[in-house]
Amino acid sequence: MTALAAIIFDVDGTLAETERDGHRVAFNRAFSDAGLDWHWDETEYGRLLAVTGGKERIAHGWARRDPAGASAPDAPRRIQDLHRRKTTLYTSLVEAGRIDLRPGVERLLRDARSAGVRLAIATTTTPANVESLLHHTLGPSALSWFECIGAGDIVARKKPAPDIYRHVLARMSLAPADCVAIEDSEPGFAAAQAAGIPTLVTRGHYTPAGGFEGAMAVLDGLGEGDRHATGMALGRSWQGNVDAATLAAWHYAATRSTPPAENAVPTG
Ligand code: XBP
Ligand code: MG
Repeated sequence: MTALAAIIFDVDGTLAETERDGHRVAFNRAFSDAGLDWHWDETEYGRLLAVTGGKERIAHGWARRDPAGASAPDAPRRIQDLHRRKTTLYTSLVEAGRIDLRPGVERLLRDARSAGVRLAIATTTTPANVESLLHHTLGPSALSWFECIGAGDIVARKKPAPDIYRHVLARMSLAPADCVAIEDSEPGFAAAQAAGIPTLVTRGHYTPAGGFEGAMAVLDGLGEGDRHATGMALGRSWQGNVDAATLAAWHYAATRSTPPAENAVPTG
């Protein structure tokens, strides 16, 4: 049992609903700019989200349409080019104000800062996308609110592997049980769980209906004003607005009931 030291936020789907009207639109424009007739509609894109990482998603979509082309020698370079263009298009959408933070995100970030809870990010997306989102939704100083921004290709294996969470924990010299992760997807939840971090799932547009066994809480958002979040926390129905004190109380209960790790060395 430890006090809550840090909150580690996922980005896409958690800080903001970026996928359907942000990343998906940017992928489709990049395809069209390259003269490709590929188009990912909302439903197909939802299925493709099982493949984390934009370059990996392009490679997967291409292999399904055109296995020979996708395995040609120049395919990796073409994927890099498409993805570079997609990142430019995505950050332009963010700069144009097309993506807002989800309700309650700014409130929770500010509250956590006031409460002395450290902040970090663990995401699969490209670092430039995170920087653009924080800058254009919270202002230029917001990047400095996060002690560590773990993003994109900095780790070899993307979510659902725990690597990005482990990277952030190592950079901040924290143990998994010192933290809470906030996620919106199955791969993201699996990554946080595999890293051993108590996790709040805030369901979003592409979050599947079931799953998330073992989550500390599963809600429909963080809640804001009189639009309270609803769902389950610590196995019970819960309704309200999630703030730093809420997370600290859930974290206390969740870590108190967590059995010691198998390789833990008893003290005293
Ligand atoms: C979501 C992802 C990302 C984005 C696209 O990341 O899987 O790949 O869909 O971004 P998370 P890139 O939920 O972990 O924030 O094209 O830059 O990969
Ligand atoms: Mg996500």
